[in-house]
Amino acid sequence: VRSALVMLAVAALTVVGAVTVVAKTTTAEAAAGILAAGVEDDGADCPVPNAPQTSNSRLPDPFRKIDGTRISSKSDWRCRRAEIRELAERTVYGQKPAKPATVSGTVSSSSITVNVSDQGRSASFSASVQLPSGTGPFPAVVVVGGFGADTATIRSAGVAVINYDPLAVGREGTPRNNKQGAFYSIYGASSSTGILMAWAWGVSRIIDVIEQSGGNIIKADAMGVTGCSRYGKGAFTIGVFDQRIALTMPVESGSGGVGAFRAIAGESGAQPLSSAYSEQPWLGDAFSSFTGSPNTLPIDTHQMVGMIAPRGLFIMDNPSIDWLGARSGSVAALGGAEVYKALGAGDNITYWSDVQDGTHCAVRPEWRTPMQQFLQKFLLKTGNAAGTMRISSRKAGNLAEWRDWQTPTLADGPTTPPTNPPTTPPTTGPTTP
Ligand code: MCU
Repeated sequence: VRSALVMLAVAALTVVGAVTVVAKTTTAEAAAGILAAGVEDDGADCPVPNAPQTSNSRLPDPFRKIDGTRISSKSDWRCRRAEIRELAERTVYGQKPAKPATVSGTVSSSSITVNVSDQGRSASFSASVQLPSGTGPFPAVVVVGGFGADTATIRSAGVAVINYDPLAVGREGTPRNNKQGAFYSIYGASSSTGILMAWAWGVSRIIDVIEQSGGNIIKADAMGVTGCSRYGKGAFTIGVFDQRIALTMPVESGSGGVGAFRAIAGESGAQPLSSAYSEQPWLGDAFSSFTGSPNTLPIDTHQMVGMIAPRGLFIMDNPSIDWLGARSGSVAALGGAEVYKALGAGDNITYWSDVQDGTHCAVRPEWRTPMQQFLQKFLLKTGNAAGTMRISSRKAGNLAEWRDWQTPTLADGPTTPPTNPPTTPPTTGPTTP
């Protein structure tokens, strides 16, 4: 896929005092869709118009812009993605604030500390680190919540594990008007942002600290994330909203995770949207308007899958427990895989629900080899295995029933030709007297 997926990543505008720093990333590997973007959000400068209220019983067309036109080149995806991001924040997860004014901290071979201050408030949290054997600096996978992750496979591949306690950043068990944790210490207990997004913000700040550390223990440009169940919802959200995450591996994430909202509403036994909304403040407060009418959502989770493209994505689902909504997970994965294909990165996504053991959050032998292959491909950069769709026949969604759009062939170059060079002739010769 050397065809230019030119990721001219005009970075998030980071305002440091009075100085505005605009980071740019253009690398051959990013063009090949192997690397993360190098910035948290490469579409931060894109304009996003207001979206009209619509209703659609199928998955919304990922390639149709808010203005009604369809994108036609790969470079158009950057700002289309920014629209999806903004709509997802407004309706599903709540806003993720940009990098705070001050982020500091330390990275050692056993822990990472993070200190953040913004708007006159500050908060701190930390994560423990387990290095693999060998000499660093190492790639790393953030393990959210501490269970259901195959840390043995991760470490034996030569990848460090960062044990992230998301509850220190966004607590569970609180009412929506009194949210708690490091995120809410800064942005307020009545912030309408849900805790999945708070967890995502926390991992972004960990990556900030790793970037600033000079990278002699952990490599900030080779980071992955995984977690199971509620922490699978978290792992998915973390990968969607930070393009520095090179490999996202949600496990059994269910309702509020990978599962397409429209499909969950009709999947027998799957956790209802109203339950995912009320069980914990996982999703943002704005989602309350949609639990009974997901057809009015301007987006669905196949577009969150698409937001991860062309970065590595390995979705693991369990077809044995109806509550986990694996059929809806497969619908989202199939729909999102169309974005990967359109970007020429169809080999960078795996969805795998064809597993034997029905235990929730079990470490499964079927996932070991594909996980090793994606760790090698996206974090160690030593492999090139193609992703695969291994969908259990017990919970197989049919994308054709869920879409009324086809996947475009996106041109490699920009749609609009670059601005014409000035028509004034070059002034090389002697000027006419
Ligand atoms: C799939 O994740 C959740 C599920 O959404 C909840 O309804 C249930 O209570 O807990 C699951 C979980 O996190 O299990 C560890």
